[in-house]
Amino acid sequence: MAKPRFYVTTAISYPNGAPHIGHAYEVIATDAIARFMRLDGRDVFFLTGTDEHGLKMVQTAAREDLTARELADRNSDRFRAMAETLAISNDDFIRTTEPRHYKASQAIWERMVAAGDIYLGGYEGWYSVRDEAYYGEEETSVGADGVRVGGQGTPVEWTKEETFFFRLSKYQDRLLAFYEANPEFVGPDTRFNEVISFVKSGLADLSVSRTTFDWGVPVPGADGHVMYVWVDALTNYITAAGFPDETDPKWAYWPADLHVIGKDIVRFHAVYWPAFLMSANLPLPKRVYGHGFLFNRGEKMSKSIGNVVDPFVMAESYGVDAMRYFLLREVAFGNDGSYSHEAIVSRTNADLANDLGNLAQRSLSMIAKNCEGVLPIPGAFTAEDEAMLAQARGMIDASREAMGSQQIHRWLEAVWIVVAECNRYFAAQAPWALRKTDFARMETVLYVTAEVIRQAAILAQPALPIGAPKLLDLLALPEDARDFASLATPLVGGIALPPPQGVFPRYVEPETAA
Ligand code: ME8
Repeated sequence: MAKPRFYVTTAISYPNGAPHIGHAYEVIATDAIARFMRLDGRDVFFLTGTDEHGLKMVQTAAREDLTARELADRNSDRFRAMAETLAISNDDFIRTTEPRHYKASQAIWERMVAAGDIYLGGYEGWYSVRDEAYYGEEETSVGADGVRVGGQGTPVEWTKEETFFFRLSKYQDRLLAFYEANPEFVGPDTRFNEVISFVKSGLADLSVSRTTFDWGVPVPGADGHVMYVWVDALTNYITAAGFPDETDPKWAYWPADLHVIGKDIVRFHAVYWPAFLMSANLPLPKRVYGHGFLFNRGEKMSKSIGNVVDPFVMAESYGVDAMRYFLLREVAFGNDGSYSHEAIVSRTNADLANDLGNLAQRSLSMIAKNCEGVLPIPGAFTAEDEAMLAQARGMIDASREAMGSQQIHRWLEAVWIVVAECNRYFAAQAPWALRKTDFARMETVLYVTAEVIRQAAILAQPALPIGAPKLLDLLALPEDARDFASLATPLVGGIALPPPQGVFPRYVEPETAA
């Protein structure tokens, strides 16, 4: 039977600077979802990439004495390298400057034209270069410094241009009907409510071309016009699925199951994108999830404040697994979160080094020392053993339920509750004491512990793509027995295990390290 498909994307990042921790956060979270779905039997297509057009790129490039393309090339490579460093399992990496993307963007444009939804008009208003958006007079204000700023607090200038418009206003009712029929379209719910009120308040037509610069996808048949960067940016999701070639095998992945994006760009994904697709008569994505922002110790990160933490430095300092686990476990997905050195160290040492790593190390070392390195064949299970194993078996349902609604932290919580319980079980059963009094009982306890570790490690693979497979190696679990379908097949006693080794080291402060 063909596996059900699952198409998941991140936002595509602006390569006007190097990737920061917010970008790392989004791609790590999406990677955890993609890996989870793969292990759960889906045929996953996971896309990430860079959004390379727009005025912001032109201006940053000019400041750095580069062409926009040079800037894009340089930084897009950094985003790609970040994905490799963080063990991201993306199936494709799209750059919006690729020919395939020009083709797709021009094709969707032509379909919007054919639908009668694009018309030429003039536009003037308060334009923010940083937000690449026009603001209504009432959305702007003049600060004490005399500078007028738009809704997001960025400077605006009065700008006039000839521009094509997209008839967004025409889609207001259809969008509202679509939201009504698809109550899961946007998560979390609070963000969906904001979207609905925004659409209910009335939609103005959208200016979708620019003539003041040429760094963009040319509008077909209209010299001097390039597409508004968001038209081309959103289209990336269908470019990668082969659009406009609907005979491309990848087209079977469309519509996407999930767009993972930050809360600041929910409107673009939940209003503009479905309207463009409706106009082009293409299927709509199933869900858009707007995650929160990451702050450094509660402060918003910004280059000017100088507290942007380089994700490469972070991965190097803490290790990729620890960084991933921290971000996924500590921040309730959907909410804002903050991070600090202390919080990362405490999570790493408590959950990874102690609870999981130490438990594995202690139990597997006992097997190595006392059972000649052979996983014991268990005797009859006691009520405690049964209770422990039943809890472990319950992890998959809790995990699936959590991940089905992008409650990533809840999945890890469900797994670590069982890991903590297994530590209590291990301590209470005290196999080191049983070694002298009841050797067979010790063997059963070690078996049960190994079996719980097997299940926890299988389930933790999407968060810990480096350490979890190492743990499974220590249990001599074959590669083809590591998916979620294999959770139901317990370890078989009597197999030889490799010599145990530590998998999740404690974080030690560099200055106190030997
Ligand atoms: O918005 N914490 O690109 P981008 C968490 N090119 N997430 C953050 C964050 C933070 N501090 N800062 C940014 C764009 N993000 C567009 C997207 S999609 C068709 C086009 C998230 O580089 C942000 O919310 O500014 C977005 O989802 C992603 O990082 C890329 O942001």
